[in-house]
Amino acid sequence: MKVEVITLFPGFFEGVFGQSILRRAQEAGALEPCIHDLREFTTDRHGQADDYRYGGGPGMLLRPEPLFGAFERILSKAESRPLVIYPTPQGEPFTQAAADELARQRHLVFLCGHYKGVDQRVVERWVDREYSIGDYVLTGGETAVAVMVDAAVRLIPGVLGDADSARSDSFRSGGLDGPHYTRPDVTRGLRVPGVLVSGHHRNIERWRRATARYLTRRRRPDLIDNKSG
Ligand code: 6GU
Repeated sequence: MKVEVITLFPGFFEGVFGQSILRRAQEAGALEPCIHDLREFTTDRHGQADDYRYGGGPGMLLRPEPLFGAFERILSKAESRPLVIYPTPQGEPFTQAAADELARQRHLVFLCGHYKGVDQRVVERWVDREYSIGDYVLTGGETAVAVMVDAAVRLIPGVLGDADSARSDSFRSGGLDGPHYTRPDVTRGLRVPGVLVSGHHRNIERWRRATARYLTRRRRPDLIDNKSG
């Protein structure tokens, strides 16, 4: 999957793509990131990427011309139309189903807004999906892009090994995942629940389902309410 990002802060993505599973995905040929520095597409002498809003008020907007320039460059090199995503607190909620859709694409382009966002004409001309990652305000789209790319790339077949398989995720099953334990069976006087070391696989399954359902009911009843629960 080719993942292009248009941003004023290209350095942010060095860490994001340089570690762990996103790095392994590149080594495996499953992910090809390309970060575009919006500053390089500015057209005025001062390299100004943002400006005041028409109508007044505090907060700056990303100007349309550098963004149009970046999209035109990206599209001129693309074999087919990529899916263009704009992270914004005004977007639809980004969910596991949305991550599934992104994971099926060959080519994604993310547009990182800053300050008050971007000129609406750019959204209307280029953007296919607007997503929010939660009900809080971030300073820019970069952290949200890191979240969305992580959620999508781990679903590409072959990216995760069996040890961190996506099949048993929280949300795949419609609810939260329960607690897990590893060795040793006692530490600082704290014991692993007896059923897990009993070797009784039906009881272990039953305990895992019960603890997961209990946690979901307590913390995320919204995930159960419409189902038989
Ligand atoms: Cl996608 N962007 C920004 N700037 N803030 C957010 C967000 C996105 N999702 C929640 N808050």
